[in-house]
Amino acid sequence: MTGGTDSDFPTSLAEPRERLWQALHACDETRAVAVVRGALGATPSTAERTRAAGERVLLELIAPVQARLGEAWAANDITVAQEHAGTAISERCVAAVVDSTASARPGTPAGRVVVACVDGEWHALPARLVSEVLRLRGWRVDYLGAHVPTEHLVAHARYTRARAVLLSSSVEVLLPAAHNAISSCQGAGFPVIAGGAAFGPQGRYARLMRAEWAGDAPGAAALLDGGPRRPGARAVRPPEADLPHLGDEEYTMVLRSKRQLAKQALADVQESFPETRWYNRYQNERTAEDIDHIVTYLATALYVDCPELFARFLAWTADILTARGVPPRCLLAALDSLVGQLKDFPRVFGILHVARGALET
Ligand code: B12
Repeated sequence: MTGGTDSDFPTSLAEPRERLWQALHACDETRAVAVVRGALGATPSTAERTRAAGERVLLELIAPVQARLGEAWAANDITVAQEHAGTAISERCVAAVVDSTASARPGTPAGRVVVACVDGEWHALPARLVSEVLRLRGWRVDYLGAHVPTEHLVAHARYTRARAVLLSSSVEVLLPAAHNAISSCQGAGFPVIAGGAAFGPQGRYARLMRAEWAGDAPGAAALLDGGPRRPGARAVRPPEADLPHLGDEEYTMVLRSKRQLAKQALADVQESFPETRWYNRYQNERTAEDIDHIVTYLATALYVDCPELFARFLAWTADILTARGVPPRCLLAALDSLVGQLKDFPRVFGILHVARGALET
């Protein structure tokens, strides 16, 4: 397998990164592809150098610019439409790298693997980047894209006799679905390597779910090269086998009463903030959506028993609201409502308490 750096390739991609960002910002696909092709270098090179250049352009040029797109959206500097256009251009840039490096790919594949997004996950570009790096490193990759139903994922892994299944997820609310995919794939005998922001700092949630974890595509390649861990005999298992705290049923209770919890929290927020009476339909819908997300993240924090997950989400939501001129103190009213509604449940109460403290500081 190949990888590593190339002495002919620029040591810093800072300048092309800025130019790619400007092209994405201007929704200019032609300019973006030209930047990518320029960074790949026009001079003929060895296959190994071409592969190394391709990998760096994918991971050090396209990926960080795409992440910057998310930061700009969060800061309310670009619209949702610009973010969508930018993502479509990034996909086109990945395709340009694939075209330019196709002839340099290693001939005989090292093995066949499946790369897929968890059921419900629409962030496909991270999985695509991982797939293309693995291809450049000699793996045959079946890239299944976004939102792959677990039963179809397992069936495809079986059909292709995959060496491993690589699962990508970006949003934490999908952790229960990710857990189901992990245990289903392992139950069918496939090693699983998980990755993406949803799996938490240093992949802590992947490890809770007994999957291997890699922070990036080269990390996944290293695990594959070393022979990924085969699932043990007790691979088919209910969620509480990995997460014994689920035995207290608090997760199930919050999930089942989600609609009622959110409805009451919305009513309490509206009572605490009389100005919400003058909200238009769009603003009312966004407020209801935000509260719905809060309850869903609360349930997810219960699932993995991690108060920090909920606190992180609230800090993120506070930043999003502040950037849009909405006072984040309305989050405290929503939390107080949930504390009142859930005070008899010790674990959920603890999570709300930690988050409230973090939000007040
Ligand atoms: C583009 C985008 C979208 C697009 C995705 C389209 C597509 N084709 O991918 C759309 C519009 C669908 C979308 C929807 C949503 N999004 Co969005 N999105 C983004 C954005 C801007 C870029 C995602 C991306 O491509 N990142 C670039 C890649 C390179 O970064 P990466 O994820 O770190 O991936 C690397 C590593 O993590 C690793 N890796 C990833 N997967 C794997 C797998 C394996 C096996 C391995 C080894 C490694 C690995 O390797 C990758 C390459 O280096 C991010 C911002 C961001 N910072 O990422 C937000 C972001 C992820 N989205 C966010 C949100 C909130 C949402 C929505 C909930 C919005 C909404 N209200 O509807 C929905 C959720 C939809 C869903 N259920 O999936 C938030 C998540 C915040 C949070 N706390 O969870 C982010 C962070 C935006 C932000 N700044 O706040 N989004």
